[in-house]
Amino acid sequence: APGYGKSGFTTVEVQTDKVRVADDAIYSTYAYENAVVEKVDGKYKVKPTVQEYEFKLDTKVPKTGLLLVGLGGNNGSTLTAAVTANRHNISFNTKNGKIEPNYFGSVTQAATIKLGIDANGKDVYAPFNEIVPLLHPNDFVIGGWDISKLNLAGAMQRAQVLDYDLQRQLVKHLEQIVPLPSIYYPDFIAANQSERADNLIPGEDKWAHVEHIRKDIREFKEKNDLDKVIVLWTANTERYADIIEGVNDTADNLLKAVKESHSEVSPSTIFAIASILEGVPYINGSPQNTFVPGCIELAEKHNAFIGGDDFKSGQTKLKSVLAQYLVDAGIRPVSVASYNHLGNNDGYNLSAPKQFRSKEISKASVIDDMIESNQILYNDKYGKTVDHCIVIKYVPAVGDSKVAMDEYHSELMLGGHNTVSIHNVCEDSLLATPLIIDLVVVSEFLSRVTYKKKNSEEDYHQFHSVLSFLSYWLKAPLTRPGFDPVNGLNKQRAGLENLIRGLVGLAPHNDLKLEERTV
Ligand code: NAI
Ligand code: DG6
Repeated sequence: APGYGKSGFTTVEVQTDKVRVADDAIYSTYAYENAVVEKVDGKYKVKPTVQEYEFKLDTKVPKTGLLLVGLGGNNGSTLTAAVTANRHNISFNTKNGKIEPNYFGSVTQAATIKLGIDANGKDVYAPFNEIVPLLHPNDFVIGGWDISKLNLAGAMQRAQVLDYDLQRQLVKHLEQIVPLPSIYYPDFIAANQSERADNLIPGEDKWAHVEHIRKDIREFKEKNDLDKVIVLWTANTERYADIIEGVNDTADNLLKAVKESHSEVSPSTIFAIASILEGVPYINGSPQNTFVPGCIELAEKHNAFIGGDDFKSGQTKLKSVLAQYLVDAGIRPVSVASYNHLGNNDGYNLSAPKQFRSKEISKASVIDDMIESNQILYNDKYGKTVDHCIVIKYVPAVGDSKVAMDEYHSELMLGGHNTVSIHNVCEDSLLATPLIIDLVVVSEFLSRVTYKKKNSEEDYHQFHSVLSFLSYWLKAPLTRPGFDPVNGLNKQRAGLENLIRGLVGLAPHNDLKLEERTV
């Protein structure tokens, strides 16, 4: 179809009086139904609630630039290569035959959403990216920073992710792309990374670093004539920053700490601050606590969007389905032992204890909401925890093909046990790169949605700064302060799909199938 594979291409038209389509926006009304629950004397008092909203989705998809921190890494180079291969329709030969470029593994580019049923009651699905106008990855304008100055052709070769015949054809497209110099505070990433740190912004003045990054963002925007820019961290995992009163606990203290070049301000927080001050969404694909309390407050003050933490790509994504299945089936997981080994530069960096600890925290948090959801299985009598053990080992020989082995040991009826063992080879960067695409496409989309309560005189508001709608792609979803994260993959997906459905006038998903079940 004309426009297929381009930003803004849609094929779905919903015939409803809940929606008004104008030249530049779709206006919809949406009844948000929920229930307020109080537990009194062991009984649940439940009050159904309805709040009507008016949504506005700007339908003009802006020309958008993506600035990656860690552009020359495995994910950064694979993302740039994938977009280039798709944009130029570069197919390549492998021992299994010819491969056409595609975006498999990306929800927005390769998954569907159920719209409804046909005349015979059969489900009908539309491509995820054809319901509301979305940015297409072929239109991404990509740039970014890296502490290594290797150009993107060299970075792709160093990563050893793509087949040779594809690499060979991409070299001429990628060799002109050279990462911008970046910020390097050696204490935050593993000492073994110093070997590649040859592309650095000079000096130790952290406020000057904020200003330097802000200038880079502005220049990239101007040079490429962009309407919008999104910054995403896919650089090495940093150690956690200590949370210190007076340093990073409030927005003002954090800015003061940067101006004093305080040692606990990490490079990733500098990038986040610069993005927030430029009003540019900032997404954290790694596990470290970039978003210290002061940084979240700063984003709120500036109405800037932030999202994180840590791409949920292979082992943890499976965990967020499997643990949910067990608990929802009334089976009681008592231990989850998760082991993996990998041989890429990420694994090398994670072989240092402090960086491993950041990853351990994000990998371990993923079953918290499932345990919390079932007080029959997890309570004072049986215990409220699962023995959750995380091991990561660096084995250079396996390169980017990370091996993950998991054992889920659970209690069944009457003292029985159920043990599920999984062996999973996650081609790390080929799993993670489509997540970057989705995080960018969905962040850009969310930044075009505004809402107000029905019939209110107020202007439309944008969503809260913390984009927890992105949780599906993230191991340890950042949430608005005071709210708990949703980790279960299906719940995360349902929230986003229902938003998209609501914006075009469709009710939330409904699996009642009464056409079949009533007579
Ligand atoms: P990588 O090690 O290949 O790439 C990281 C890049 O960041 C390197 O090129 C390095 O030179 C650069 N870098 C380090 N500090 C920097 C700084 N301050 N500024 C700019 N560049 C800097 O790692 P990979 O595999 O691309 O992963 C990137 C991040 O994504 C890691 O933190 C990893 O833990 C995280 N991640 C990766 C997943 C995957 O499946 N590949 C999944 C989940 C998270
Ligand atoms: C070792 O676990 C390396 C990590 O960076 C992972 O590759 C990455 O966090 C993906 O993790 P997962 O658990 O989603 O496969």
